[in-house]
Amino acid sequence: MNSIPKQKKQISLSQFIIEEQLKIPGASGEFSALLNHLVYASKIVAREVRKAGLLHDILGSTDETNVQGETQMKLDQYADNAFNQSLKICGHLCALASEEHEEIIPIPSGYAIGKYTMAIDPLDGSSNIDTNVSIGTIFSIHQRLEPSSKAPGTEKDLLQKGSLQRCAGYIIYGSSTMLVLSTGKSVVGFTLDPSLGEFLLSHPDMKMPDSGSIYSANEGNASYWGKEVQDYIAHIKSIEGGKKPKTGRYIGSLVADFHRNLLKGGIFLYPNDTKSSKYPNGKLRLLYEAAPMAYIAEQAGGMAVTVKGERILDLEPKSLHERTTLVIGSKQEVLEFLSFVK
Ligand code: P6P
Repeated sequence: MNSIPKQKKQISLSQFIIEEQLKIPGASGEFSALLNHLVYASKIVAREVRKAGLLHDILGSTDETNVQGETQMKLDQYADNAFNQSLKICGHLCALASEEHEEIIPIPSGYAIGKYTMAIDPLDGSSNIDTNVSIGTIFSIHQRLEPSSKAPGTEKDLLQKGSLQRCAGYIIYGSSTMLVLSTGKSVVGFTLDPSLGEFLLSHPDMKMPDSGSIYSANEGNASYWGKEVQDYIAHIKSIEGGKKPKTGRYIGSLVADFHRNLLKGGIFLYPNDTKSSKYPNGKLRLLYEAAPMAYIAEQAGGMAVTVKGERILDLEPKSLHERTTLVIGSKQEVLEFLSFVK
């Protein structure tokens, strides 16, 4: 008789969080509860993103602009509101920072103050909403500087190095909705089963291939880039000596470009403009874009540096919305880039 195929154990994100907590002696459960509040809000956002094409009142831009001076897409506002409302009253944060808010979001009076901080980009790549391109949410969690304090959190609690993150991850609203996170041991991926309303473990131990043939950069900016970046890009596109050029793939949504490289290997670059004032320090935000993605990349065996060769996770943030350059991906590809940095 054929042996019955071993049933693959389907484990939900909620079960995973509880089981991980049980492995930590004396764990209070505060971190697990915080993650569950984040997951709950992400399901609400996923539902609206899926309907965006149908709800014309949620598509298109509002006449408001956000703190970045960018026209806010209505789904941006919806996502920011969903995460903001759920997280600021969950009782496990002392302060929250969002791409959509200039200042830190305080915990409303009357609500418990917790020992964690969170920085979040509620809907990254939102300029792609109208074209049905994958977009995402990026989050970064630190423990506050004084874990026992019950005072409201401050910017100092948020402005911590990426290497001190307790957890970082993203949700990608693509052909499926996936949540990818790391708490410093490995990188795990969960895929949303809409029929259950649960994220199910689909990628138990995500590793970034050591090298990859994909490079991802907005080459429309190439004339503004520094020489080291221009020389590197020319090198990876060269066919001299029968060399095979790399394949260019650029979606314009960090979560989507990163996620592809995490699975297939490759390198993503967002350099600064050296010949214009548009992005003299780079476009991507350190706190809630580069640092969480760098944390995931390193945990998956990859690397993440600035165009000057500094490790992203060692950068001390000076302000909530500070920008940085970012070169992130497979270890061998980033090391090759670094060989062009003087
Ligand atoms: P560009 C989206 O606006 C974003 O912040 C990232 O998700 C993405 O990697 C980058 O900007 C794209 O910028 O200038 O190439 O459109």
